Amino acid sequence: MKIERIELIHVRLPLVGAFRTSFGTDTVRDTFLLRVVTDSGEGWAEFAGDPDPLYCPEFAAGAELALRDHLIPRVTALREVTAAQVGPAVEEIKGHPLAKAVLETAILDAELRSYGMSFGTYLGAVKDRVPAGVSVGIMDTIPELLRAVEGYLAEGYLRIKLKIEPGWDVEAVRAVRAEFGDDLLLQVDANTAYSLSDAEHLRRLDEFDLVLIEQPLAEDDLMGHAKLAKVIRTPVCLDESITSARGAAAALALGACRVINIKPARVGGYLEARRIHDLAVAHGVPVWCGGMLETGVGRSANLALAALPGFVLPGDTSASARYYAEDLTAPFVLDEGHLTVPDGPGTGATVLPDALRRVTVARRDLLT
Ligand code: OSB
Ligand code: MG
Repeated sequence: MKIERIELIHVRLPLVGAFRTSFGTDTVRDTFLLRVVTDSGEGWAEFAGDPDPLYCPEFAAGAELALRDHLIPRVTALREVTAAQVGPAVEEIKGHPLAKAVLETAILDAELRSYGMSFGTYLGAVKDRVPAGVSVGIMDTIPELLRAVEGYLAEGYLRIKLKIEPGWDVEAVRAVRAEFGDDLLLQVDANTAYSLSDAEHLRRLDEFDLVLIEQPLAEDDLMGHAKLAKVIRTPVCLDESITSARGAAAALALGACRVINIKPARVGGYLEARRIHDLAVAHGVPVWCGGMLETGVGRSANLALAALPGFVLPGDTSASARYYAEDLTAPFVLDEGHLTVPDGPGTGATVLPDALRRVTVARRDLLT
């Protein structure tokens, strides 16, 4: 494959509701798509990050420079471009997994479309639909939270994840458990909001039989998570801390987690995501697919990954309507709490030109 053009499309989509986490409140998704044009067709991918480095060190404007000045030149210098060669070609560039992921994914999409092969087939999907969970933001009041959860359960979501932070944790979980019963698959995500000195407090969550607690401590605190895991019964799951298969192996060896949230972007792309999946399967560790409020462009590929055999827990792969009034692709719709894994070539999702035009802020060529 020869790359002829790489276009960045800056988009801004209003969210259907504000999404509050321990690191901030989002009301719009402000990101970019990458469109890679090759001599055998085009491919698309979505940058998973935000304009501000609050969830992870990367941010959209920085990723654009990393792509334009450091990543893209190394890939276009290859004689024949394949997705498998992108990782090795950009390996010497330190960090920037989200930027690397969007480039590798757009190239993989173009490559798979040229073969007529889906992401699911390429990655090794074993299911044609995956159970959907939903991530519920921090709210102002408990009644407001209960109404939101009630709405999602009525839509069919099979698992609820509550965002927590100090001051919004035990009582929120207690209220949801009391209202919706012991059978509800319920978990929490702290996005690094606690420290090890909160261990006694976090132990109070043990009585609610949560599926897991996600990323309670700082992203670089593997030892802290290992210590916490020894004193709480709720399984510890890592998100922000896991940025590579090597790091995942270290986290498992240390006992820092018993579950892994795999987000392809956070680990540099779908190929590294699959390696983490394989590592987890070898260790008997359950994984699930996280999300970054993606449009259909990013969601479609996540659904393919979530169909791999080790993804035994429902993920944050929610329906389009949970995020956007109008998605950039045909909407992903919940069917008995499941989303269908796309089976068309590449991600199987097609960007709708009119929908894209309505949310496009700017378009820039990154390859000149
Ligand atoms: O920590 O999993 C997270 C959204 C943005 C950034 C980080 C996270 C999230 C979510 C929502 O929890 C996941 C989704 O529904 O896409
Ligand atoms: Mg998380």
